[in-house]
Amino acid sequence: MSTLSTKNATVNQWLDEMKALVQPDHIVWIDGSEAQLDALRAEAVSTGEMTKLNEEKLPGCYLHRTLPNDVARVENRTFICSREEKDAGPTNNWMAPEKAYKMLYDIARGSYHGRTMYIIPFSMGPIGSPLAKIGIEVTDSIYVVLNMAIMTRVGAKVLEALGDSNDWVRGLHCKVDVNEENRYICQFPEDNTIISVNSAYGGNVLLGKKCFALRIASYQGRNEGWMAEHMLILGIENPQGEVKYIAAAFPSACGKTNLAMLIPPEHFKKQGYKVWCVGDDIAWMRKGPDGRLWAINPENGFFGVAPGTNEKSNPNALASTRKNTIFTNVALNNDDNTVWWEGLDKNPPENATDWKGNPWNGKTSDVKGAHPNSRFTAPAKNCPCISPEFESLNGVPISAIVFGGRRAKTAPLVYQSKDWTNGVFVGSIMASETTAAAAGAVGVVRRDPMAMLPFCGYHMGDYFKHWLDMGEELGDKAPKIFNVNWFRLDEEGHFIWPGFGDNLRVLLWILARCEGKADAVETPIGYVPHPADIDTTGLDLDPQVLASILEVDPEIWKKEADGIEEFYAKFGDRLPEALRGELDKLKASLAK
Ligand code: GTP
Ligand code: SPV
Ligand code: MN
Repeated sequence: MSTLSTKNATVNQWLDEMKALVQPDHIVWIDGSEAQLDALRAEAVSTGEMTKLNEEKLPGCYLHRTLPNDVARVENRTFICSREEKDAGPTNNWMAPEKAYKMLYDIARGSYHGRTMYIIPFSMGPIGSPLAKIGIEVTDSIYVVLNMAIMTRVGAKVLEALGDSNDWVRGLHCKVDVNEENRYICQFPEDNTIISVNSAYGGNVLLGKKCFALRIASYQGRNEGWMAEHMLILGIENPQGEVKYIAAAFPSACGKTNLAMLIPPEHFKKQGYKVWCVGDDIAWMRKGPDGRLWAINPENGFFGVAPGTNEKSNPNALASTRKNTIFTNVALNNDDNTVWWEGLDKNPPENATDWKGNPWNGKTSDVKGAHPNSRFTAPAKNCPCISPEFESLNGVPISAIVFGGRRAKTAPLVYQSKDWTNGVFVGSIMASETTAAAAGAVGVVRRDPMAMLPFCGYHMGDYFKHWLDMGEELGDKAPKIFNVNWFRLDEEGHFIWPGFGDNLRVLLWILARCEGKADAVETPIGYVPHPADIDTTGLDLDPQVLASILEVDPEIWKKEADGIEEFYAKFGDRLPEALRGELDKLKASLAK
């Protein structure tokens, strides 16, 4: 099927070990060719692993269902296996490497009997970019191969770029029998190694994504002086044709994909504003030769949340999914062999199959057709607003960093930190209501620093320190840091801010602040816009209501400060002094 091979001794040695361990019947190198991928698609259809969708309406698209016990990341079964427990820190699960290897090898041993080992050489980032990194994932799942072929750059060119280097990440995935009792997602940052067993769901098994591009890469970035973040990257082009870039970190299922592809409201479109998507989930950022912070999107596709995606909320995401896309855990419309999910339109199919594979009538059923964390895997190049800089080897220069979460109260629509150190504080105290992206309770407020709680590959206190160090290195060229909250609720539990495309109104204030062109009001937590400085033309929003979501309530924030104190206590002496200082300043300012 493929004649790929490599002379890289470190690769061949590891592959020999993996073959001896998992004992596959067949071995297939993924060369990235359409012919090979097509053959794999046909095979997956023949075994029922995937369903081919309507070729006219959704050309090249497939549906896949995972087991109902395997529909999201599993944070309680995710481990950082650093040699020293203290290096994983208080926010990660830790297991000693020897113990973890033994346990995982026992699970993996012989698990490819009767199966094929697919070897996927992949690049995170455009091949040849100074910011890119290479990995090799071994898997026994065609679904994983086909997703990796969309989400990363795979194949022969990757091996060429690697040459005989030992700087690559080892990823072993064994589906085994998808038993949740034996499911483990383990990162060994000191060994550049990932082992994932007993899952077949996205974030647990597409090892280039959260395991490598965030957990392992955040550790590498700390050691090598760069940053791996759970951030979208977008460019805003003004009517003069100048493009400024923003990177934004929101927790899982809190709006990164939506913001990254937003369509400007009519009033701005007419003036000539455009938004360009560079990335929707992960940013790798490094100081460039000009002293500014430059970012690439290490991914090559979108693994986006399906529910809620529609022609109005995110037409660019929807358009991205109209060809060559894999849908996971959505509903199947049996009349025309297309897909449906909650929030796609107001016309659910009557003759359908739900995400569990049961017959489903969308008009009468009281269960959901699609799982709340159902996803589409779509090639980035399908996106109508994909940035012309998407393949740029040097990435794009970042003007502003934005943090944000889901908070019914507390956080205002937007505020600017006072300086970089205060901005790191703002990121470190982020809190958000949990979502269906991870197994467990939904809607519970938890601290999620920089949206990295499930993804930081080392001690979170050291991670904060790394952020502070990066600020020192960037000096006055450092991006300005902001916080946003699209999710304030009114008394009846409705979102007050319209969100989606209208978020551009907030981003424009952010960019104006970066250029020193907008005024602000100083509050104890930072700078908040005057309501009049948010352009609401064409928006039916009472100025009083806008003012209400820009308010900072000192009483609520005093309680918040107590929560932060408690959270910070976890980090002991690995909490940087400067952040403790910021908390003290906040408290003093609230007490005035
Ligand atoms: P991951 O892929 O899990 O990292 O998530 P993400 O941050 O990319 O989240 P995504 O953009 O897919 O948004 C998830 C959910 O948030 C969807 O249900 C959206 O409809 C909702 N959402 C996104 N933006 C907004 C907004 O501006 N306002 C409101 N109210 N909801 C939003
Ligand atoms: C997230 O949960 O933040 C995702 C989806 O982007 S997953 O790849 O499953 O992590
Ligand atoms: Mn994510």
